[in-house]
Amino acid sequence: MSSSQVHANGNKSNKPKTNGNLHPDQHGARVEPPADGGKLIVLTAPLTETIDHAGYFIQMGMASMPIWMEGVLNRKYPKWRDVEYNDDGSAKYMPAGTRVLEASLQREFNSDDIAACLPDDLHKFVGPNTRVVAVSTHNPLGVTFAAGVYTSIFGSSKMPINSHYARLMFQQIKSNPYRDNFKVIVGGSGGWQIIQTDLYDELGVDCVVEGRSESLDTLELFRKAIRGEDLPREVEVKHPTTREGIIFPDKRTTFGVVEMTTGCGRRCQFCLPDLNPQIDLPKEQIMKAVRANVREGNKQISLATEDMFIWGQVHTDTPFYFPNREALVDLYTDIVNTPGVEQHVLSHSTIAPAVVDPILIKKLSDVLLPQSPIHLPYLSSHPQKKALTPLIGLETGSVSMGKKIMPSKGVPFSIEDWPSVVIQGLTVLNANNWFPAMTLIVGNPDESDEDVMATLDLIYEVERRGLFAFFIPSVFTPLHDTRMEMKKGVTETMQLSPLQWQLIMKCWKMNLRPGQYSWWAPTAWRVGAIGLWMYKLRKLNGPNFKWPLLMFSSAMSEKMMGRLGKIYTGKPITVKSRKELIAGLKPHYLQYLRADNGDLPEGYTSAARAMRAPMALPVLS
Ligand code: B12
Ligand code: SF4
Repeated sequence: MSSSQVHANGNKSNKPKTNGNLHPDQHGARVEPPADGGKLIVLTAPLTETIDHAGYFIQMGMASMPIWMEGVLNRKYPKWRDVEYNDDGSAKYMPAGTRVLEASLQREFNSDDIAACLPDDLHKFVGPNTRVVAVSTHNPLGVTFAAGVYTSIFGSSKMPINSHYARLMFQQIKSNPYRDNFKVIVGGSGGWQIIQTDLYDELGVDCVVEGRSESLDTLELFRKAIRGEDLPREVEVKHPTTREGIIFPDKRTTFGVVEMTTGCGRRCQFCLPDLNPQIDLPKEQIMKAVRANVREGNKQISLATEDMFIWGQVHTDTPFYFPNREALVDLYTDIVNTPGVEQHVLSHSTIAPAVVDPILIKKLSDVLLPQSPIHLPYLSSHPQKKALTPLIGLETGSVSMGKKIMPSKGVPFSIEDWPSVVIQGLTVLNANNWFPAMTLIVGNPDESDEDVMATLDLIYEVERRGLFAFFIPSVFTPLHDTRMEMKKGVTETMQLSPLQWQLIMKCWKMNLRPGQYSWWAPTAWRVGAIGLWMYKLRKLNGPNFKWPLLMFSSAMSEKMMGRLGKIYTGKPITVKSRKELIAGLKPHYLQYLRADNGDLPEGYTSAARAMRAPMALPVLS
């Protein structure tokens, strides 16, 4: 069926359900319906998932801070609501998922029948002709890692700022005067939250799609909606399995997000993206999408990936955990040298590649640091104090927990060596001005005090060595469809043990170090934290929270608290050197290591080269 037919049929069979030409908008004002009768398909996403001018951290903050703290953000970023528009009022930029959906739909429907807009502008595009409002959302209810825990510490677990705005968007769609004429289809990485909480009716959602918009099943669903047929509440659609199957939008995306890889390969039990096929996307397509962003006024680019280091090494003769140095440096060099690209930020990575190939990190720093918008004056040795902050999963410092939930997290190194891999990796990263944001999971199923103590030992080791990462602890959330879907973790902050609280608060105490170099900051934190505890937090979080909070606020020295038996002060861990880590590798892995990084076993280099290219190289003794 062509989209123009749909258009005509829609006009004939479905009259607007309101009287007269004017209808009230969400604020009660009377507004004109769209002059063209509205678009057949209207795409939207929450405002807080679309904004991109203040860097990644603003969205991450909004995912974690409760709505009652919105004023703090308003003061820090008074213009955070300012977004850009095209001449017709559609959004100048939208989250990458919305843009890919738009491009996927354009394979079947006429571009003129599709509009992508912000929730406040829905009335400009939704009219009697509209048959689908498609929502893309990352984290609508805030029930995922990290986001849930911080809002629940502050007391309103279900309403982080982002969720508030997502709900506002759903309300705007639900109260649209033409609501009876169209179906609401939701997709994106946060769609499962609606399924899991069964909030379809409250949010006014007809169908949640799990999976990618490229799927032919997604197209069929839109056709069905346009024909006015009933939709299933939940649809699972397939992920493309080849590079060619992934669509790249030719439009501007939030943060200039361009897909780099899908899947991962390390197979952590709690991980959702790892269930997708491992694909590294073609450089030409990535570059085209980068240029499209720049053409439409974007100055920033970020490549979306679970692990940037697998790019260029997927389905090659070399295992993906030995990064392809030349390919990566070439890709990033071309991106940052694209005329118009002024800023580049890293998304996710793993830490073992920094131990596998430290020279790669150095080379990437040379390329990427000048374009990084992130400045860490008290940490960076770069002349302009620039820094790179990839998101890296630390998850746990406990080897026994690591074996259960992420046995391959550190490959090629054994999970037995995980604490050493973290310390050695962080040493390489920090030396090159990479200060990662490292996520930890607190409250894993069956987590024992020993497991938490092992993680604290690792955190104290980082501190002792003067290393730095932003540690972001989150409470275990069993993500839908993952291998740990049926596991139960901690559901309320009241259930956290003193050690789990200590881990959370120790991480935040360390994170604040670079911000505490003024004379007043430590005092402000101390007074603020104790005040907040007396006012609100002691009731919400229970008695186990008291000493960790006092530790956080530095009300008493940690040594003293340790002596009083109120906190655990950690014990030194034995950290293997890079050379020792390499010595413990499976022998056949050695051939993939780069000799210029050093630390190979005595006399190994030439034999390895001979093994890899027996015809091209003379065998040396
Ligand atoms: C870039 C990124 C960010 C950026 C930018 C986000 C943005 N608004 O653009 C930042 C750093 C800000 C961010 C923040 C967060 N993120 Co994030 N992020 C990503 C990342 C790396 C890429 C997202 C992306 O753009 N992918 C490319 C697009 C094309 O994919 P997509 O959005 O999934 O869209 C596809 C499908 O979902 C579908 N689709 C999308 N929309 C629709 C709509 C319809 C109707 C249909 C049918 C289909 C459909 O089709 C698209 C492709 O065809 C992903 C991991 C990943 N690889 O996906 C994590 C990820 C999505 N984020 C995650 C998390 C946990 C968060 C945070 C909660 C982290 C935190 N604690 O702060 C916050 C939440 C932010 C918020 N606003 O609430 C998790 C999701 C967990 C979940 N929801 O269950 C992921 C999977 C990372 C992970 N490994 O855990 N994130
Ligand atoms: S390393 Fe990260 S992306 Fe890969 S499987 Fe583990 S959690 Fe998932």
